[in-house]
Amino acid sequence: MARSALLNVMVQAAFKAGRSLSRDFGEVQNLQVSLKGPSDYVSQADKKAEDVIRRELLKARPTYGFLGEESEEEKGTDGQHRWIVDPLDGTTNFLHGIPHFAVSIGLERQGEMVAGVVYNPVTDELFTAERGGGSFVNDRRMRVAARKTLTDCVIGTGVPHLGRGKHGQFLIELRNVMGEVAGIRRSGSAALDLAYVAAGRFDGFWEDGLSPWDIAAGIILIREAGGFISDRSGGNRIFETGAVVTGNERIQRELMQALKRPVE
Ligand code: 2AM
Ligand code: CA
Ligand code: CA
Ligand code: CA
Repeated sequence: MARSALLNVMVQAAFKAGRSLSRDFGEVQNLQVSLKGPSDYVSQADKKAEDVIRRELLKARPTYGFLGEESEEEKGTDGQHRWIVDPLDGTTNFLHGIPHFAVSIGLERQGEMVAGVVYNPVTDELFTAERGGGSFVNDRRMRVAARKTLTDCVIGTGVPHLGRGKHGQFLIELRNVMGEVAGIRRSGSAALDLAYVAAGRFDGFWEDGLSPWDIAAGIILIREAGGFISDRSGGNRIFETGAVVTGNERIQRELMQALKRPVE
């Protein structure tokens, strides 16, 4: 597996942020935590990790734009390229001592995702992809799962957060999907959920109310692993709508249909 110089920069930034997160995870009870909104926590760990990543990425490519969850967007002078970064995806898990969280770094060129890295510092699993080069977990090539029918599938999702999203609508969708699949999982890290779809661990995934930094890296991981990822209606307006549905070609289509089914 040959990584481009740019993907290497992203990987090194993710490792460095991962080390910072691991240190803070070991002393999570001492971290300063504040609320951005209802159920929307942010800690020093999130901010420190984002600073590390921004510094590393902009050192390598000073003209690129930078969109990170914890800071004001920097437009950059380049106009074509933008880093899209979630320094800690799964903050709620992190703050509760649950070892399931990740760093997510995506690179967009002219509105298209061209490279992505998702790194879980606890398991030391590194998910990487770049356009045309395939998707990898550590050094192993990833492919989405090949299951052909929803009945055999394990599907991930995210539950709308307090004060956000339509909880009633979600319950209807959950009931629809529950009736058609082998199992449902809810992990608390959308970035890892998408990496798991790319790795063929989850057969599919859907969630609403997401932000570009939750999904940017995951989009390219899934596409390079042969998967399909779209907005609710099968289109490409993922960042605009904050909604994703994904799986292999067939499962993604079946999942979209199941989500739309009216309740009897
Ligand atoms: P975060 O941990 O980076 O905030 C889990 O379903 C996803 O929702 C994660 O990507 C998580 O990202 C995000 N999330 C957690 N709390 C949220 C909130 N209050 N509002 C919006 N998104 C949230
Ligand atoms: Ca957050
Ligand atoms: Ca996130
Ligand atoms: Ca985050």
